[in-house]
Amino acid sequence: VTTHNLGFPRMGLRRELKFALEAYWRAESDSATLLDCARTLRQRHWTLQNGLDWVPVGDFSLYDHMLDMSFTLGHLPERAQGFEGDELERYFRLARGQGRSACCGSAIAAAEMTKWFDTNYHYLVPEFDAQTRFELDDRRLRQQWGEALAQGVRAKPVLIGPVTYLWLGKMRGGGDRLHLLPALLEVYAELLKRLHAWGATWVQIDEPILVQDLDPDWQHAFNLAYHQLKNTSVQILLTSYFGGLGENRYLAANLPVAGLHLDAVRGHEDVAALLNILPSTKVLSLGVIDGRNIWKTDLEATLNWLEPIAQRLQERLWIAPSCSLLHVPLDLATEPALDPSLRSWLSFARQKLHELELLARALRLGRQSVASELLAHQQGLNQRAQSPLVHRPEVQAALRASGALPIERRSPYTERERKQQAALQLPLWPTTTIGSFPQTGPIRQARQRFKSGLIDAATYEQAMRDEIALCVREQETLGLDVLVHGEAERNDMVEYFGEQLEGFAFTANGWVQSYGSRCVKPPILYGDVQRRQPMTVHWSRYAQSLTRKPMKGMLTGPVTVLNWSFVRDDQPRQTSCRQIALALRAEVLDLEQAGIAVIQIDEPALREGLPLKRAEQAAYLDWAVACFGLTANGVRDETQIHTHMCYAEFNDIIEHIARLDADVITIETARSALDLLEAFERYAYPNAIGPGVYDIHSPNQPEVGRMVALLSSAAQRLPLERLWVNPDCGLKTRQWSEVKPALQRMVQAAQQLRQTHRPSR
Ligand code: THG
Ligand code: ZN
Repeated sequence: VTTHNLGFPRMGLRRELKFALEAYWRAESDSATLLDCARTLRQRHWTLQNGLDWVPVGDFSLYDHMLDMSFTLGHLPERAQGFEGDELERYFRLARGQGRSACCGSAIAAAEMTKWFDTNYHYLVPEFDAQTRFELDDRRLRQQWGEALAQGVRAKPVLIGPVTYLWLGKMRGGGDRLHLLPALLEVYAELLKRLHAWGATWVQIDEPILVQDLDPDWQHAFNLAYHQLKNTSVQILLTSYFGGLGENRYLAANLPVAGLHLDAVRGHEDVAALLNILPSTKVLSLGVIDGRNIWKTDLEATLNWLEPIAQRLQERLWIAPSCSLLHVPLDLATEPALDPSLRSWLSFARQKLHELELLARALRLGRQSVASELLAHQQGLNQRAQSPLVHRPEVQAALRASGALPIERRSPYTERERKQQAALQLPLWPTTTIGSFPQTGPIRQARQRFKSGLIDAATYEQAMRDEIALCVREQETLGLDVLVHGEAERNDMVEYFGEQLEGFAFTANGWVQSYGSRCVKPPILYGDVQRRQPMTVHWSRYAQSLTRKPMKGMLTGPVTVLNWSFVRDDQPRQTSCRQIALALRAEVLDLEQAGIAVIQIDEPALREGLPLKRAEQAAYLDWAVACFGLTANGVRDETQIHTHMCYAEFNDIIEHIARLDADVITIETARSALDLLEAFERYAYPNAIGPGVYDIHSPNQPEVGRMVALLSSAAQRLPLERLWVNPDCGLKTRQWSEVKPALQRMVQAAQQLRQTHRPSR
């Protein structure tokens, strides 16, 4: 049996890469310092993977591995050409729309960023058009290959495969991007030839779209691609991950490559079938360690099914994590504060590699050769199944009883709308924001000082109240109609709720890259979920006491809390989601009781949880919608429920968004407002909508005329009484100096619309 890894976290134990990048962008350090940091991290990470037979090289990236691939393929959009500055400047200009802050070079539109399959990682979308040409640029790989060689690493270069690369890109001006495949393959063939010349024997080529539904054209593209690449002398390990191969298993098994990797965690049911159909010359790599979650592997159970396979395949069996370890934190050793029993159930990237080595030893030398290590490893696991930390009878009882709770509103939207309007008395074209206002330096400092014990709870509370008061005053001055408290007291929107719920744990350093230098620390959902006490009510009540205008209560929805956490693997996702929904339902009802008449429940990650295979999507959407309903829909008709969505295209799930039956949805439209509005029109979306009228991520001030035009075109498609005016996302990453004038213009736009656009009856 051979062990290998598909990819490793890049940020470093103390997020060294993040800080090096950001210092470079602020022009506080030079490129040599940044590149030095990157090299040190690669070296350190290869050392950590030293026990493996094959170590990935080329998976490291300064920003994003898809962007790296675009550079390697010499394929960059026109607008990125011809600027001053070195290679690094060109790279970041495309990634971020600008190079270093000190550079005067003008900004360009950054490449579009979107979610990497069903993860919380974002990649930069390749842009194609009819003129697209490719030209090999092997410098990045050559550099890293050289470093690995010098370090004596048993290196296996990692590439994004040609078919997945095309699939994930976007064609401008229409046209079929599969036409680009032949030209693309020439570059891949040349690249493989060079890798061989440098001494590579195995090359890992990632084709994760093999776990998705492929129509015949794309299936054919796989055949075309790998028949063309088979004439190079390297051995190709074709890797699929994030699911089983399903219907594509025959296609994948018969491609002319030397080995095939299967995600044996999510695609476990494919293992048996593959064993029967895989040609006997090929290596089968089984991803037996979950690369998407943080639980210890049950090594005994794994060995039970793996031993006979090892017998059968002998040296043709490889084992690995299911996917790149990019999606899990680096090292459990940096978490001394975690509850010891919980700790004994967990495994981060380093621990997962250790599990892999243990498995390999057991397979090579027999289980008895690792008996004591295996025993120690399994001990924690056995406790987990019984632990009272995990299993709370009162939660399970509440869950059983929850079947009787209504998940739909009492009255249809039109009736609720009438009652809400009578109570809220909002003008036409009501204005609001998405919830967060700038997280200023002083706010972050106060939180840091409170966490480290430098200030007491009362002082912290007062600091947050002062911020909330300031935020409310600013909104009143701006003339907004539905106010928010600004969320000064919150860190990450998921972390904040997780911290207050029983059943969630938090890491100190469990960072996972989200995009570029940005990371998140996903909560660990380990046990039955319960609300200890109201979580947001006193903040909202205080904020409402400062104004006569309606103050929105702000919650993160159950589906988003689930999708942005590491979740239990001992019960279905939907059970965990329902538990979260029940806890949030209690919060919603408490807010209503406290006199909060408008409650927003954000679900930005609704789309992200969508299964990659179409056949599984309907079931997910059903329970996700039901969980939102369980949270939101226990309120009176007079209470107005808002939701907010962003970071994805929602056009294709619009009917399910409608089934949420939120009174108002505020939604990001920055990429293509028109597309989205047309989708809402086509579907005859029944409730109110606030299409984001300006892109909060843009450094430029929005123009009143543009916002008016966007909303006028919205009013041609949807009844104007059901339109709201709001930015496209929260404002926490912005400065007050940007936010104030932008909102002022937005309010102006609403005022203009009130003059010119009134209901016809
Ligand atoms: N929270 C979570 N997941 C998310 C988002 C979020 N996924 C999608 C989207 N938003 C990703 N965007 C971001 C934006 C900013 C940051 C992370 C993800 C960010 N992180 C800080 C950093 O890296 O410096 C750390 C934040 C912290 O201290 O907790 O700024 O909003 N869960
Ligand atoms: Zn948003």
